[in-house]
Amino acid sequence: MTERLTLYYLPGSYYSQKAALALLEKGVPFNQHYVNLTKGEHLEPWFIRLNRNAQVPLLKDGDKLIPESEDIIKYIDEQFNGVKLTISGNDDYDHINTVLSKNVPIEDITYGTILNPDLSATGLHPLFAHPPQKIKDDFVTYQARIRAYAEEHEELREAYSKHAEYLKNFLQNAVDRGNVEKCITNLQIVFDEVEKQLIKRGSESGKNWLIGPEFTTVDIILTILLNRLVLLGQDGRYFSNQKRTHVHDYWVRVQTRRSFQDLLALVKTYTSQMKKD
Ligand SMILES: N[C@@H](CCC(=O)N[C@@H](CS)C(=O)NCC(=O)O)C(=O)O
Repeated sequence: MTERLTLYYLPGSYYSQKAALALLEKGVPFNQHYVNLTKGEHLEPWFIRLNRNAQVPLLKDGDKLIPESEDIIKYIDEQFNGVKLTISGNDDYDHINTVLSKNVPIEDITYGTILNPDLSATGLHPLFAHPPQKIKDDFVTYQARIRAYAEEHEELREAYSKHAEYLKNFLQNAVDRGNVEKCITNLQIVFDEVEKQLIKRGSESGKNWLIGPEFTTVDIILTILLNRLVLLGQDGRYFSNQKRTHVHDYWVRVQTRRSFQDLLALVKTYTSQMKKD
């Protein structure tokens, strides 16, 4: 633990990746503290004491604890010099930020595809191809653990009860095939907006990202989203070399970006470490 910042996270998780990619873009070094969600480490009392929401990512800077990926990005942008990730007073940025942050039900799309694997257009990547029953069993285990921890730690009972309710709804939404199909369909509208924005900005010149030459927070979110859709085997529904070609070109280009490659390396290190355990 040598760096000023510690990121509590799971390298493969969507919101964790937003925070990690922002740190990599800024070039701010950080200690990594893995929180293995599959093993339910985020439900353990030590973690709930740090983040009452029982979720990753969580950033620690000295005595300061910052939950929520968006707040983490804003925080590091304010605290550290270097490229600016967040732009103010730009309507295109505000619009696309809202579209990507508020109109993408990534939980329903991710778990909905895992639990209804036939909804994947081309098949799930091995990292995401878990037997649906195993996922459902995991949720039963989480609920049992939450009950046991809540029994033991009176001061954390309210946080546990809130999280139990959150997980119940989370699973219900992901199991509900109709809801998942609707989310998958609605995502087309998001990609219409992204394609429109890329055309407007002239991304085909190979110089611009979503808003202009700088790679900003909205690019971080889009990159993580594109990567997730590829892992779910859903990318072809939204972009290809025949369909929304600006998004497709963006994806081809962003895969060569240093920060993204570094992020994939973090995921790989974690995955191979987990295989050994
Ligand atoms: N709004 C939060 C969402 C964080 C979130 O949903 N994290 C997921 C992993 S991607 C998590 O920790 N899930 C475990 C749980 O909710 O039990 C953020 O932007 O950071």
